[in-house]
Amino acid sequence: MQHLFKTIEGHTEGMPVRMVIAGAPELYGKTMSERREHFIAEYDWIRRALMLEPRGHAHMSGTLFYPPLTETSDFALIFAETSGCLPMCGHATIGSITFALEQGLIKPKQEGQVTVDVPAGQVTASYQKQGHKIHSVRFTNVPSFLLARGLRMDFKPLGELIFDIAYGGNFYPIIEPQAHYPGCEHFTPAQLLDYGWQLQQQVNHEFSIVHPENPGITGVKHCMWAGKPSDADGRSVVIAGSELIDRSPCGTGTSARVAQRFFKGLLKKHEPFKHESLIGSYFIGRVEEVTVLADGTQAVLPSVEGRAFITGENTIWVNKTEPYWNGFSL
Ligand code: PYC
Repeated sequence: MQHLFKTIEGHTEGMPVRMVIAGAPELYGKTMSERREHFIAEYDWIRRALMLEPRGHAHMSGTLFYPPLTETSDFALIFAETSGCLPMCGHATIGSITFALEQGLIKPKQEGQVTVDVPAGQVTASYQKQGHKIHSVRFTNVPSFLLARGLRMDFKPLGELIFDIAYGGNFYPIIEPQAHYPGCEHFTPAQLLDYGWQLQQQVNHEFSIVHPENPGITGVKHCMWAGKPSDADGRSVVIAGSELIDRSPCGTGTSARVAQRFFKGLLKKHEPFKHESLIGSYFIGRVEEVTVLADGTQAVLPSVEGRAFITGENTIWVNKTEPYWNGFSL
């Protein structure tokens, strides 16, 4: 049987976003978190087929567009990455809001404001228009915090590393320039990917990482290699899983970095943090509010602003009788 998916294709600051607007399966659950569990249990083949080769590629990233789940939201999203289904993805949120507005898929309840149900919670965003084009989107993320600071690990490829772990919708070990690591600009993307995957595995082996409010969110599935910016306040390259190098500065990664810097006294409330990516594109991060989690963990509500662009539309067929229908990666 042939399955057909219609997508809007584009990118957020250079990072692909493939948004499925037809062909997404019906999902059950009271929250997007429960619906994500349903998607993972029964429909992970859709993520694999649309994100991995031969229909996607190692750095593909996307969303499935759904009607809103809560009365106050404009639409809902499931995130589909090559590394799995994330609870939250910042660049894909900016891209999906831009695409939905420009293609007339949503009519925001309030002009200039959009609210989206995502597995990590409810995300609100504001947008700036330039004619018919959405110039930029700024979303306010879920509570973000510094989980651990000054962790030490003997990392075979480089030597002893000292790093922090921060949460911005996903957990990020943040490695800043230090004795055994001169900064991301001194490595090739392939080295950062290889070391990044090894580092994620070692961190998960040596440290127990659990979200203080949501025991379902555990471990690191990303890592952030920081370095010297060209014309910004910070630069980093985010690696997701074993395959993906983020071309954008990474929305959840920028949120984690903003939280890390705030709690280390390096960033003030409302102060912009211009965060540069591997390819020189930017997100602007900011602490909007300071908050506290139910268990007493100090957190911030960060916002992240960036631009997204539609590059086309696609109709994708998946026929389960054909070779590689389920995707592959090298
Ligand atoms: O923008 O949050 C993000 C993201 C996560 C993985 C790739 N991009």
